[in-house]
Amino acid sequence: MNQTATVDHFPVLDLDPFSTEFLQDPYPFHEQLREAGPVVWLSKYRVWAMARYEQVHATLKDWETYCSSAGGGLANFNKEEPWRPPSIILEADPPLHNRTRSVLQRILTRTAIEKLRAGFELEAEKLVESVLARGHIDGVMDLAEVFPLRVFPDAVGLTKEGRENLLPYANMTFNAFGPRNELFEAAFAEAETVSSWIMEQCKRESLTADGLGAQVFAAADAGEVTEKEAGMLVRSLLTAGLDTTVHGITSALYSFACFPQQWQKLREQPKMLRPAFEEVVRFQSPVQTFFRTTTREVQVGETLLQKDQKVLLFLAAANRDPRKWDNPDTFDITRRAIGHVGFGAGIHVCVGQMVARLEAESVLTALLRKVDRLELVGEPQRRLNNTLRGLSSLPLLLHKA
Ligand code: OVM
Repeated sequence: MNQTATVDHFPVLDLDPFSTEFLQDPYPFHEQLREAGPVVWLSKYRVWAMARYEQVHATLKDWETYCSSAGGGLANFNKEEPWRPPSIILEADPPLHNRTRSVLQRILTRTAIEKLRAGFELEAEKLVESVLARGHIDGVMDLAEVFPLRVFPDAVGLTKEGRENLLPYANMTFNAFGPRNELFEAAFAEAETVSSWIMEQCKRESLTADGLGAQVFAAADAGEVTEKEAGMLVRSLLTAGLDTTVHGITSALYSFACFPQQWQKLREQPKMLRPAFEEVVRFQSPVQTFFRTTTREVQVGETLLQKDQKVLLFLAAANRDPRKWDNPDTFDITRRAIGHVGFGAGIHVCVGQMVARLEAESVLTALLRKVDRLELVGEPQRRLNNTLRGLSSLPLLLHKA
């Protein structure tokens, strides 16, 4: 045989990244994955995994070798039936991806989104005023979930009825990137009702004339996408646009409650808000993982990956890789967090990140003005999800400034 001997050697781990134990406290497992090598075989799911920054980043950038059209989750769409028609942006490669991406990109640029700022800030002021009057609040149920639900569905242009389906749908989708475990099954309990409501809202006639949804349909009028594709892109907005920002805001509240000196620092220098939220995203990684699929044989370090293999990318582990970051486990709003992969990287990098930042900045600005300290007054409860890391409860006492 003429094969390089090293090519057959690779670390094998039998851990389950979608188990309760892992999801409750992923950090020791992330370290184990990073230390095992640049690429690791996960025997339980028969997939490759990368947890070091260098490989995660390089893989996200190399869409030709590591495609998205076979699915962003564990399921390989070349072999398995997807649970819903694949997303035409997340689960698509160029050239289709470029065409759909350019539509959402234009609608979601910083300047386009700037029109929403005044309304978002006003809602944040009102919401913070009302929670502050109560003192004791739940950071998740009273703030992180409430704020995005107040601003985002209106921004898209949804009808008022049935909005309670939005978070359950996102919960389904993000759990569905993992295996068919108990989390998956629980999320899909009301799948039929929830999915059919969502699909109904994606139609042109369901949307107001002035929202982000209508702007997607304007791209259909301009011939950039078909009517059906426009509906699918609205579905992407509804899937990826709400639960992610709930988790982003939760992450911010949790980080600042745990590290009050960082909150003080931000209050002294509110101009640090933007980099501070980047550090929140790096430190907490609300979106923990995504998959890619190899389109060809590819060598990673000393390991040869075959074609059509799933690769699990630990964004969260890359964001705390000591090879890349100084004191990675320290939450420090003054660090240069740019380059983190919490929003992904490369052609699929989060297209809604400006909306996410705007929402987080609106809430945090209102809090900075009025709240001297976010005191953690009880045990935060984890909300487990196969992809997202967040909380179901965050007991806080807000101290007035
Ligand atoms: C989509 C989609 C769904 C989930 C996540 C995502 C983070 C996109 O439907 O396009 O990006």
